[in-house]
Amino acid sequence: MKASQLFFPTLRELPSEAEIISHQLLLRAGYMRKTGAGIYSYLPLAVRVLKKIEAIVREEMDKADGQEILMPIIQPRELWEKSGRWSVYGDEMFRLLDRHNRGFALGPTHEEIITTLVDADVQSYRDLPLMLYQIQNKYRDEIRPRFGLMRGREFIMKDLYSFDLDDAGLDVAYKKMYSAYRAIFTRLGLDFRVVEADSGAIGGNESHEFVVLAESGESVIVYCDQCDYAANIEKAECILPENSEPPQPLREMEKISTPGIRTIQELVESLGHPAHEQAKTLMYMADGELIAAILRGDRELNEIKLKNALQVNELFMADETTVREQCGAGFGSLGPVGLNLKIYADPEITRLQNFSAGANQDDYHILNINLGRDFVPEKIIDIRNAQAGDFCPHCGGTLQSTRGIEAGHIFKLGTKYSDAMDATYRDQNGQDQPIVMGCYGIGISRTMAAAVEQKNDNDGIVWPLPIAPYQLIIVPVNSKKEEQMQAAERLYREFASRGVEVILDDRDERAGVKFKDADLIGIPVRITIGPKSLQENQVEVKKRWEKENILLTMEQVVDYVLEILNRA
Ligand code: 9G3
Repeated sequence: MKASQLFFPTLRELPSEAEIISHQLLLRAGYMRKTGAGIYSYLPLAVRVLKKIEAIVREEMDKADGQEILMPIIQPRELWEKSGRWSVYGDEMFRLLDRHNRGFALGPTHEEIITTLVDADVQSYRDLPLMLYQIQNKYRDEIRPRFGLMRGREFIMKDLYSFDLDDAGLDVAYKKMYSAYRAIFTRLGLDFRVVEADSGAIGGNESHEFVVLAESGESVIVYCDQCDYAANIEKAECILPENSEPPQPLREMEKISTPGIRTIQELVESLGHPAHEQAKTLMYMADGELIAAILRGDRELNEIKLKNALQVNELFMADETTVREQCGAGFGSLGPVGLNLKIYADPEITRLQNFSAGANQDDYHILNINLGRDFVPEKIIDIRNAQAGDFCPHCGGTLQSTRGIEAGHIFKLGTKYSDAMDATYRDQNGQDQPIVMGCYGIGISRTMAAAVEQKNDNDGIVWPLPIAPYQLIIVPVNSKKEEQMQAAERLYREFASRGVEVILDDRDERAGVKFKDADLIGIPVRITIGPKSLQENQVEVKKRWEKENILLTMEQVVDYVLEILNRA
């Protein structure tokens, strides 16, 4: 491709609305443009990257016995009513009506459609197992679309669904997908971790996330420094270590005036009480009932763990008016003593002695609170996020923490959807049995953004070779010089004939501009042809991920570059 013909409108200015690197770079480097909130048009360079990611995903899905299909984006409301999920996903679902006033959704995912599809044509145990997948646009009306492709309202997903006779079959399918996903992210050239994840919301019992490591990522994960345990912090089980604290004498509770003090940190500063000797009290509406969750002042509550432990359908933070009505104080002055509500306490609370918390009266706190004597929890449950420094639940090692982007997620669904949609097969004894399902997703467009998020430097994108839009760019320093252009064209044809995806920067631009653009769009290898190339038969080769360039003769350069591109 000649750069003069290629549509890659680069921007000199930093796009102001872009909060993270991948969003900035994909706009600046001319990969995409915003069409609406959370909705993007992909330009030629992006389409090439997306196709490469898709090709790797397809190959691995096919190798793992997946068969590609294509289901409709427009999904009849009745199917979602049958699964009971039409009313579960409120405003997040894009809904529409046809001319007859019949309801539809723009597909946010395809469990309902595929379960119906498979049910209609799978009759006997002989028809299973089956793995079907597609690569397609998905639609979710995010409250706050942001971070470019990370949280768009339209995105490209690979979704595969497995159908098996029983749990043993599902196990086999799950392991196949687990291995295929490892192979995919390895082939993409990305640094990633596989972590145990929560599957609660979609109703299964085993789940793993494939997290592309990046500082800006929304997923926080912990991993053990001694064994291969890794989990996201919502899932990671928190282990209470051996009790090494000597028992203190229980002191009398003391109510003290704390005007204006509303946060753990303010109490630390005014009383000198460290956060880990205070309790944090948070109020939730759990299926309509106000409850209190308490945990150590230096910990974060994990709503997923709380929801799973309470076994409720709906859980959200109570509003301050409700809290004040029932507890007598606003946020910031709450505590477990004298509360007329069910209290769920984190196990660490059982270790606190003479701790402090709000008095359920504005501007007052209580010192020297002790569990058992001063309040009795309904239940002690693990409700905090794991964090670095915690003990590994598998081996007792120490957990480390890092951030990343969830690019893939696999779930064992069991019979949740087949029960709801009545998808059965006839077993060897002529009995109807529910089909056992799994579902497995990779965010294709999100993976492109995650790659940029992980692989970039001050000059722009640094694509891993397997997904770069072009592998090589040839830059004649001065396109007006006949000899330089001729030499460049000769190399260009040579590489193209060897199957290399190559750009020739034939634009009438200063060399500096061409170099900046080549770096910005992230082409892995650059060959520069200048006056020296012709006088001394020397061309310059530079790898995008290295600082130094090397000089080679015209004769050497072809083999050398083919070698770098793994095409020798
Ligand atoms: C919806 C809406 C949003 C959703 C869902 C449904 C997330 C929904 C979970 C999944 C699970 C798997 C297939 C591939 C692998 C992941 N957000 N989920 O079901 F109606 Cl509006 O999508 N789906």
